[in-house]
Amino acid sequence: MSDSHHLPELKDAVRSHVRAVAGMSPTSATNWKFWYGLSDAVMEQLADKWEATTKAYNATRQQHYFSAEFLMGRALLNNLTNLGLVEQAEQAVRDNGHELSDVLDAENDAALGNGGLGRLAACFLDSAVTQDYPVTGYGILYRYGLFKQIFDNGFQTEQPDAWRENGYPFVVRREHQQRIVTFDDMVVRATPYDMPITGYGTDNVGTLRLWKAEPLAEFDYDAFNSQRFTDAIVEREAVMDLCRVLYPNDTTYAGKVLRVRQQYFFVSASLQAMIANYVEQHGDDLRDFGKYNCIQLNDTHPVLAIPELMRLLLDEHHMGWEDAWNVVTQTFAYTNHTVLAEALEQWNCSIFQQLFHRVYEITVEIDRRFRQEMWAMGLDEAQINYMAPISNGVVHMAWLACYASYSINGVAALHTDIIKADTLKEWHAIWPEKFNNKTNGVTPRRWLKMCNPRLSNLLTRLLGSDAWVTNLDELHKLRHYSDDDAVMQELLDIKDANKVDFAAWIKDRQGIEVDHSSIFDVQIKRLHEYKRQLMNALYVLDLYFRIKEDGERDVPPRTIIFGAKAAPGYVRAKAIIKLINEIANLVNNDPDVNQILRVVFVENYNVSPAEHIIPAADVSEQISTAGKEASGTSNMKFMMNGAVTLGTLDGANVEILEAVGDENAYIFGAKVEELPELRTTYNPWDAYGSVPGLKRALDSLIDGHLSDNNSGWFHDLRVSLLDRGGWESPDMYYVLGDFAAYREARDKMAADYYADRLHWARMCWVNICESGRFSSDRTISDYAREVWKISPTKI
Ligand code: 26W
Repeated sequence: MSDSHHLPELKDAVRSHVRAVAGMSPTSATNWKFWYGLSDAVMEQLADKWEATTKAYNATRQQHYFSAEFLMGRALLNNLTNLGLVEQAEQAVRDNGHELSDVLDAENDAALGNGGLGRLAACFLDSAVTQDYPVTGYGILYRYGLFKQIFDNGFQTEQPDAWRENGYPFVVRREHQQRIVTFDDMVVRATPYDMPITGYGTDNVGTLRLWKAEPLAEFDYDAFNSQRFTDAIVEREAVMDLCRVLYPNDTTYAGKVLRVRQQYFFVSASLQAMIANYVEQHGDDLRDFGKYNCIQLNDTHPVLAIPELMRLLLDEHHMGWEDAWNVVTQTFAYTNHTVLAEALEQWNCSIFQQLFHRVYEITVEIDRRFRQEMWAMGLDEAQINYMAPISNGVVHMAWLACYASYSINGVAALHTDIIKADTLKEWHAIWPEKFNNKTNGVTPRRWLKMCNPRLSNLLTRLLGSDAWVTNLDELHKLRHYSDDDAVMQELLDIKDANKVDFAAWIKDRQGIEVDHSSIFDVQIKRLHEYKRQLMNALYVLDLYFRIKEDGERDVPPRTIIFGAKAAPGYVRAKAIIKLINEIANLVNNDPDVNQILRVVFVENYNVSPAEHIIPAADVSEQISTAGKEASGTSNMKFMMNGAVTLGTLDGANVEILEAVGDENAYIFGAKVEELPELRTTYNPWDAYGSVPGLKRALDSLIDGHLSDNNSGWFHDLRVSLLDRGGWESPDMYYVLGDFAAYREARDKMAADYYADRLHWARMCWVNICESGRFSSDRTISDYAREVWKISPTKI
């Protein structure tokens, strides 16, 4: 298919590309320049396949994944792996006096996402192309990705992440495919920057299209000539502001005008591009648009695409309302990613009126027709008012999505049950057939093959092939090796080697020493009260006092590892970060304790650090309050890498437990259905008074053991658990309620770890072998078959 035989050998290409970007010999070039040149050489290798794939996808029914976030991480090793070029690259780099690992390390993460939702989008693109599905991603080329986290005296501070300021070879500017996006107060040029998405074992190369906002005219010469030079600059900058920064709020809606501008900007440009392609392929009668295109809305962030597609069809393509609405309702599918009320996007009507009055007019008409339709169905007025796209002066993005979409899905079985029964129950009552579950997944390429080569080699050797890389269910066939002590010992050795690597990595990165023979117990995810990092921290404090004051001596040695960013405005989350850092200070510097217990807070947690942490983990902390974590995806990554889950019955943990059986996981805590009943009688002071050790741990927040540098933050944390004032009830997330059960499960887990190493290995092994259903390949093929109705399209 491709002309790859005309391409120069990678080693020659690398040399030319590095010379060109470095302006010096490859041997003298810095690692970063070498990374750049090698990446350019990779782009050269895939260019023709990419063009062919785009052509093939454009001619068939395609799926378009609209997402405000894509948390891609690093690209070079992923592309080398997919193209089968890792060994060649290693050789080429070494021949020129460099080491591949150093060169790879020079790459910045593309952190164009906050957490789970953005990383899921990235895994989905990988799985779509690997299975040859015609899927394209659309988002925003943020100039600054998620902030860099730096600890200053234990406090989180934020620094800008200018990830492509010095150039980034994995996006190509397509200036000939620009679109104009019109706001009532500004006109913007949208320029697509396309990122190639390579797949494993396929020549197909998919696309992530990231839009950049640019001034319409490169410069306003009139303003310049009339002495309004600064005005011209200011206007130009206002346009550039549009995609300057990714909003760092994960699960808290903030109502910022600039954010709704971003949302409209990228969905309008994407829809225009889709329509242009449709017209080119099928002519200008757009009534069949939905036969060739479907759009997945990744949460409510891109929901403006619904009224915007109406506008484009009505105003620019002169369709009637009925026909246009027909197209819209055939095209959109909506995924919900959270049940937290504070995350539901609702925009004041005034913002719509001010930014895009025509889109607002259309939304009003959608609302009018919705009310009419519901009235005819016999709903009462209160119910209609509640569900209407517009009510009380706000536009409810989730309601708009539910009304217009032909499919509504949750991201794990339990989560889908909850949205049906609770979050979206009114919609489920009317249109049960729209609802479906699509349990999340993660790509086994990045999250097993790439990040854990030792384990990957073992799996390939035992299976006799690397078929598991594209069909993770194959691992099921290896389950019987759990009876093979030699293989189990090998598994333990692999884990140990990965832990040694982690120890070297964290020593180099943060100067912390850890003992690789201790249990690596890990919680890495965004910092949020519902995820209960605070419960984990309280356990560590309690354990500290058990060793220090109670003289417990048979405590299994442990390294507790955290990684988490807090939204910059989320003070209580930041207080938890400070607390964990102070606990680390206390524990790690106390010679009575630090041989048994260590605490590591990995600074600036991101995709690349996760690739170092997960393969080295023994225990996966998944301890959210039941019902709050929609799915979780790190739970799946840990499982695949042979860590055992310590978790609540929440999100996808439920399905992990189902897959491995309760003898291979540690499950504790209140269940979703128990919580409402427990809530009515729950008094955190009872736990404080009656659970041994809890009082001591909680009081240490304010009695001088730990310093919050007079911020008052630790006092607030303690109050939030015991008597959070005003309208809020104390301990909203049941931290103290679940504490005793958590401690019991965690103690048991730690004892088991040392009691019988081979038995522990068997638990890990079952987790690995049963992780097949959590491959995003499975998730994507389910979406493709049941929602998108697309077929593999190979070039
Ligand atoms: C408007 C502010 C805002 C920002 C981000 C609201 C909501 C979000 C996301 C929906 C938050 C998110 O990332 N949710 C996570 O999605 C993952 C992928 O489905 C799930 O695995 C996580 O459980 C869920 O928290």
